Amino acid sequence: MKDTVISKAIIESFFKKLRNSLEVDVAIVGAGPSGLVASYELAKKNFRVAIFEEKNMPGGGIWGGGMMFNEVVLEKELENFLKELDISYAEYEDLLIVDSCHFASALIYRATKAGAKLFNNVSVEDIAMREERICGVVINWGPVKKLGLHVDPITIKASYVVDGTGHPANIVSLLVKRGLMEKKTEFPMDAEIAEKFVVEKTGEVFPGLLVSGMAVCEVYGGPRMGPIFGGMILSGMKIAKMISERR
Ligand code: 48F
Repeated sequence: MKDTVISKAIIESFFKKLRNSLEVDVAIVGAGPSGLVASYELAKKNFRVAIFEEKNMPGGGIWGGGMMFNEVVLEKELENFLKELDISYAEYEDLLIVDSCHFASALIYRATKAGAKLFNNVSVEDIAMREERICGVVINWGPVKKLGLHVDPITIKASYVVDGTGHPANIVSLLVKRGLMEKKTEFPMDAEIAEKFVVEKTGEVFPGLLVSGMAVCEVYGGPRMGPIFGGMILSGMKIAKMISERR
């Protein structure tokens, strides 16, 4: 029966992907722009990368553009990056403007094409820690978290973990709640300061744990920003550079 062959193909292929991702170089939590760019840059350099995204649809805050006007803005300095990924854009005064659906799908495509393994519908509910260093993530199905089901998770070993969970900085919060580190909270909107702030502060916050994208503002008290994404891209690139330099 063809239907069982289809089922078998899906099951075997998925479990091979999961089995091969039980030990990775980098586990990225959250498939928003910063996490996807970090994944793309690292996978390009042959790092073993797994991205865990608790929602069905990866892409985080990209899709909605600004107030559902599905366009996002980037700074001119990102032009070469857009060209490298073959992303269509237009110039607008001293900025670049990109269709948000085109942008989200391009980042997902490029990250996975470069070799990063993307697990959507999978939530990181905890971190693994050994000798005071983060050494992996504890995962469960996204719907298990959403429905509050009492189901135990499984563990992925990773040399580095990246908190790319956006505004709530969910992974850092797991350490904060245990008194292992402190964080501030995101400040009110100021795109100009926020973009520079995010890039400058992107980096390691705890041994083995790096923070990218808007989670940086939550950790260090930087301002939030709207649908301007240059800082997210540069943050993802910085994560990849920092990890590569330690190889
Ligand atoms: O928020 P998000 O898009 O991350 P980002 O890279 O980009 C921020 C911008 O989209 C925008 C902005 C800047 O212009 O203000 O908001 O910082 O994506 C974060 C992703 O992480 C997922 C969440 O569903 C989203 O897709 N996520 C959050 N917590 C978890 C998670 C978790 N515990 N496990 C797995 N995924």
